Amino acid sequence: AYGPAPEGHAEALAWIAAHQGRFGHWIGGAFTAPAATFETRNPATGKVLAEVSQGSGEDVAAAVATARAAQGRWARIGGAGRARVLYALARLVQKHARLFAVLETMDNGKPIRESRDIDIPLVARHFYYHAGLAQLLDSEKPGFVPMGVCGAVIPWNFPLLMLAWKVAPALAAGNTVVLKPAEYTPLTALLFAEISREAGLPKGVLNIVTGDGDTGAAVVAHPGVDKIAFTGSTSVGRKIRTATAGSGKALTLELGGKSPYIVFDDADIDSAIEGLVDAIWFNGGQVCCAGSRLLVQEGIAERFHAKLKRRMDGLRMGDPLDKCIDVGAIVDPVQLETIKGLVAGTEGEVYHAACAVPEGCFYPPTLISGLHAASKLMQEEIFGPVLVSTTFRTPGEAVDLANNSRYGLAASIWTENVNLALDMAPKVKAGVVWVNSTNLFDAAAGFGGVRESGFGREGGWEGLMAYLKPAAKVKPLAAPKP
Ligand code: TXE
Repeated sequence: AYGPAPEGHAEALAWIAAHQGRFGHWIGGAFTAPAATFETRNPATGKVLAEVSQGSGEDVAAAVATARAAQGRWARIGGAGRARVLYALARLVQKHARLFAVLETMDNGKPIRESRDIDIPLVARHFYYHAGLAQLLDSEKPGFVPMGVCGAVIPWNFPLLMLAWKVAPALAAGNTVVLKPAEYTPLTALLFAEISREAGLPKGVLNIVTGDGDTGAAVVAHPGVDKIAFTGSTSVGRKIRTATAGSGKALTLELGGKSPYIVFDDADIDSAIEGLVDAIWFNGGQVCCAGSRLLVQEGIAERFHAKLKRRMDGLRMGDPLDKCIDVGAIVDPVQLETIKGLVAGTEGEVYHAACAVPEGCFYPPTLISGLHAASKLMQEEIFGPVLVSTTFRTPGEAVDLANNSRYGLAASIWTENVNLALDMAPKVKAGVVWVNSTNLFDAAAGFGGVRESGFGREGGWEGLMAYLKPAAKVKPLAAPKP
């Protein structure tokens, strides 16, 4: 028995119905006629939400041509002019926050509490922040010009937030965009596109082509695209790097992770456990920087695991639209099978939370302990609500274990000893290290990885600079006459 439908639910259904449940691509400020459609489902119910179009090479070419035609004018309106539109986008995301949150939850399966209180507010914050940077751009970075047309390919775990991470800096810098959302979660991007018209975004500045990996590959390969920004799996990241090699296209990659969560014996255990719940069960562990690898100091390991199991048992799983639930659905049955397969093959000790698991695309919070550092599940990204755990004795051993990974996206260190934390932080190979905290994101702080977690930063000036290039320098041949 679930509570009443959340605010925004009727509106989300009405928006889909207003489009007869079928969507084309968003090119040049309008939807194209739906063609070659495929279904997007609500993973919590298995029901079809809508049909979206499978973008072809011609669709991508049309989007790139439109983006190219719109780019010069968008750049020429200047930073302050672009800021006005970005502020309007931020305000409209806030105005329609409930609708966006419900649509995101229905398409992705994440708890409404997360989409409503975390994803959508962060999206608005990202547009506000980049509106501010756009205003400063002409005076702070006079020697830089936009890249041109930017291609963005994004994943399904934070559909609208990943759109914001790509679109806000690209537009602030004066680029135009062709974005390919993930095939499981295309709807909030399409709603955002429609709302961008209300914000006064000129036609052709933002174009959205839906489809699968082939559509993404067509965006990456198109010669009219000047820069590619990708977030997704390391394997696809590798393909994109190969496909763009030698093309002259700029590239940023934000890929997988197996981020260590390191707990020392002097840590505030209750806080560390609450942090861990957030680190690995936020969005059902389908988070690139999830604290998915627990390294706990030997002396407290038993007590820590016992407390953690009790906390896991108290987590509530269920209908993601229910405001009271902590863990929602897995994005798609394919991803669910991947998680099941990985856990079934482990030699570790598996503990599933005692909470009731609904029928369908759900997987319980899980802890796997007693694993060797080199074992498959200690090394491979599971991308589900599964935490793996091992112990260490000394800080040096903790660093070695933390760095025993091909990834390097994030790390979290828990200790009451500030000197120990400050000593550890730079030794851990990760793009971001949190101390006595986790999953802190801010539009002003560059986020990104090292090693096979990718390269480039998103957020802050650093992220914005990835959407600019040095302007051609024009030197007068002779000194001007007085
Ligand atoms: O990701 P993909 P998938 C990891 C996670 C997960 C696994 C598979 O481990 O289990 O990836 O998820 C598009 N050229 N992460 O298959 O395939 C695709 O259509 C261009 C980690 O969903 O990487 C989608 O829009 N584009 C991650 C996007 O790439 C291509 C988030 C991501 O899909 C393409 C998601 C190609 N050849 C998954 N093939 C994170 N680190 O945040 C696919 N795409």
